[in-house]
Amino acid sequence: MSGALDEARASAGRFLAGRPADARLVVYCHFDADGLAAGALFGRALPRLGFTDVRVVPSGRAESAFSDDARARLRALAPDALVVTDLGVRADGVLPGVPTLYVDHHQPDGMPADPAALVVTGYGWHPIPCSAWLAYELLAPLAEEAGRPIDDLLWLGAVGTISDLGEKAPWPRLEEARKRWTAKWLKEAVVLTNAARRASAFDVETPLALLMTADHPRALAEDVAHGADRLAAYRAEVNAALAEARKAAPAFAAGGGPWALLRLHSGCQVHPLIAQQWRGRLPNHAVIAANTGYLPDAVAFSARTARRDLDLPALLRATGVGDGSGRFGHGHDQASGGHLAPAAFATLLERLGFDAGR
Ligand SMILES: [Mn+2]
Repeated sequence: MSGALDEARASAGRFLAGRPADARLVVYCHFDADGLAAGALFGRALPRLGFTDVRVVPSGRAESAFSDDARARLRALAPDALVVTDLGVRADGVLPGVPTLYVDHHQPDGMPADPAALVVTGYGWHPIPCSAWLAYELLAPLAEEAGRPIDDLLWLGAVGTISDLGEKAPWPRLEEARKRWTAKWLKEAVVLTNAARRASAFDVETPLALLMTADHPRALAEDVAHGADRLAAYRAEVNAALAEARKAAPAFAAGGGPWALLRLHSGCQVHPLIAQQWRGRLPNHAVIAANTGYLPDAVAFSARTARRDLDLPALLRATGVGDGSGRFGHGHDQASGGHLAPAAFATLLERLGFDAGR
């Protein structure tokens, strides 16, 4: 990985060096703990590199970075440049013409031809890093060079990495982070950050504010002035929703297909967790957890598999369902999902081999 990383560092360095210090830099990040941690790393490190107008904007509930809504929201901020992290990469780009640095690790849906775009993706590296890990590795040498190192922010990289890749993630710096901030508080920060977007309130501003200000991961549990008490309430709500969702039993596709289906109805974003849990119990299957209670007019679903021979985005898109608006069938080889109108989701299930009406 180090050759690719060195190259990525050099090009990211050139991208940032090409921006004036007072350029408005908008950091647009995914709402999960990896995305928010990557966003907070850019939000806190870019000012140390001398930039004076930096803001961090998380993605909305079920929002694609390449949707009209997202583009309008970002355009209104009048960015001189964008950093887009943990939200995928697509040929048409987020704001074509606006210089954009993508920092990502998902399976790219094409590469922007826009000469103003720079893509740093860990997809295809060995091991594949996550976004916060990548953000830290890109920013640390630049900050060092600028005389304002970011070692004190390493815990943000660890929070994102543990969230996406687990405690055993192969990031060499994880050990140092655990020594300094302890496994307990890093894990606690991961759980509380993710609880906020999984809760029915979908409050991503509270964890972001804490990640942007805290000097220790324990602040997410203890800094009540910045909303830590709200995070505790979100965790309780999500745990209750999860206990309910665990009662669902799987249905299996006919005809020897790999698919298993869990049907859920919850206001909380528990479907990724349920899919992940059943992935472990059904290692020879591809599990779909479908939630009819999360979005008003759509079925939100997560697909997970332990099988290395399956490419879930490709299999889902091969059904030919959907309008191509980028609302499902992205992500990683073994983790995908999205949301579809109920009728389209029913068609998807049929094409995957489930009996109609089940
Ligand atoms: Mn990620």
